[in-house]
Amino acid sequence: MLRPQDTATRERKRLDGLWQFAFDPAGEGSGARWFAGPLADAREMPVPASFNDIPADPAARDYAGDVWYQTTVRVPRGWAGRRVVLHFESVTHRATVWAGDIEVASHEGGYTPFAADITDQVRAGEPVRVTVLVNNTLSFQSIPPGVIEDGPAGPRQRYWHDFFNYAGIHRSVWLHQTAAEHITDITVVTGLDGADGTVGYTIEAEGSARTRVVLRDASGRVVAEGSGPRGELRVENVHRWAPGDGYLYDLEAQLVDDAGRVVDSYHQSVGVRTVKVSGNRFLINGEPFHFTGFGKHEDLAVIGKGHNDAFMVHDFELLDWIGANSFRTSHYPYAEEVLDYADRRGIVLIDETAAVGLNMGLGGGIFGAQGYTTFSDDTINERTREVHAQAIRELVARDKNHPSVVLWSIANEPESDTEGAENYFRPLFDLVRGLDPTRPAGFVNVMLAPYGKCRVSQFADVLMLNRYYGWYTHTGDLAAAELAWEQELRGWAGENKPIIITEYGADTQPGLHAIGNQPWTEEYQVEYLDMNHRVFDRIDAVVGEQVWNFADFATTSGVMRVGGNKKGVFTRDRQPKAAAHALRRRWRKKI
Ligand code: BDP
Repeated sequence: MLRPQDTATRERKRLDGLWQFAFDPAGEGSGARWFAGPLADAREMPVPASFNDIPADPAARDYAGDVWYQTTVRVPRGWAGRRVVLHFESVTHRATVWAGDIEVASHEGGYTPFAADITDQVRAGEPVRVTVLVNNTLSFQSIPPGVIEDGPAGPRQRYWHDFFNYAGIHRSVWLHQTAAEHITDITVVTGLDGADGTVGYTIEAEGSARTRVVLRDASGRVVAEGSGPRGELRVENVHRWAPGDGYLYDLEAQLVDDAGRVVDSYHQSVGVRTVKVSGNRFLINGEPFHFTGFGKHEDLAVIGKGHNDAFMVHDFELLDWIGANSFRTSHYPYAEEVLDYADRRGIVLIDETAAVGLNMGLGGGIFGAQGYTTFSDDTINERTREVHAQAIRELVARDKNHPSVVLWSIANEPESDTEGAENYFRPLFDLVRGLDPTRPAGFVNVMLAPYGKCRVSQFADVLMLNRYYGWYTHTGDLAAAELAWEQELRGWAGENKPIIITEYGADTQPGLHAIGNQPWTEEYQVEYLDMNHRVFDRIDAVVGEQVWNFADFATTSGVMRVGGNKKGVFTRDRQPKAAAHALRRRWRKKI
């Protein structure tokens, strides 16, 4: 599925703004046909945004169940005879959509796009009512998983990840039009041959029109042309896409009818680069790459996980300021604007599915396991794996053409030290490799499955480790933490794979100070990071360091969290803690 574009043959209309909104705690709206007319007792709700923090009402924040969104849009008069499509960039966690009275789409998974052809439901020049039923509950068969537990005070949503379960229409909604004959998908694979580059392309289309492609450089000069639905273009003296140099070509794909008219045109940006793992090195364009940066979240005051361009640009400015060259889209696929922007800024991404919290052993006071077995017929089972597989398919389909994406992460901190885990993950690794043989794949390992115990890392091209020596273990004793951490890491280094430390961090209350070794102080966060860096610098296989987290973020309630997760190097409103300056000194020297 291609993202809506304005091109010589296509037009789009963004439906963002204030929509009608209603809670449906009894889940009666579908049966009562709420979609068949204006929503009763509705209030206004911004799109895109999470709904949770908009009302001044704790019940809205913790709401689990169905909510309804509705808007009316006029189909432009000039769209007569065109194919009209309704496109959602994401709805968290599942959605059913009606155009007028007709159900046109339903989608599972909160972070990938879906669309509906509504040509038959609309008339050019006329309004159409769009109604969306959103459900935010998590179950053992959703990604991420959760469970609704019944208690004396009523049902409660539980889940095994710490970030807050924000929900709603988080990204833009579009109405767009194309010709009946139209391009449905584009795949590009780039290569390097000495000073030249290659751009392999596959264009999929509906209809019988001929396919033509034109590749232009950033100044608009045509550098290569081709015809047919697949082929390879050669770019002499290519300007490579590289970390810190987000140079992009523009591939225009066209469908041309018998009379020579262009019936469809779509633009795909292309960064020419290669990615490869060789021994314990991670190579971009054949050069060893060292990841510096963060695990991030889509998390903002008031709008929750709603996409916001101003914060996106500001966050990238902060990445530049601090000397970060990369981040991980922890713990779900981010808004497509973020990937496009990373392409243009030359920021390197580890792209992650929403498979977080597949780990009932993560108790220990952190999240609370409470007696479930992770992999079993009643909990995470084959049905879950199918939902997980679909999440992987949709992630790769959406993000395969982004040069910024260099590594797939198919899960964060799942249980990985059991036979059940090994059996669950083996086919998922086969799947991701089959979908995209051009990028390495891995998953993020948790400290409960240390070196020697993990049974899933055998499938990964790159070892991604989250470790909290000096925080969750050896708390306040950095000398002991340093020894234990180095000992474990040396074990992993013997695997001869590149190692990226995808999380290390310490909760820090800004403004709290002490002379030494006192967790939660700004000094401790700096000393903790310094200790980690000493360990990394002694181990050759460590090719990346991504601090947890870029910024403080909202969490579910828990005694471990004071006003959210405070491991941010920046506060939630993006002010630097002392650690930000320390990291800047280290990373600015490295790049
Ligand atoms: C790891 C998780 C991350 C948490 C972090 C923490 O991957 O999502 O926020 O720990 O506890 O387990 O701060």
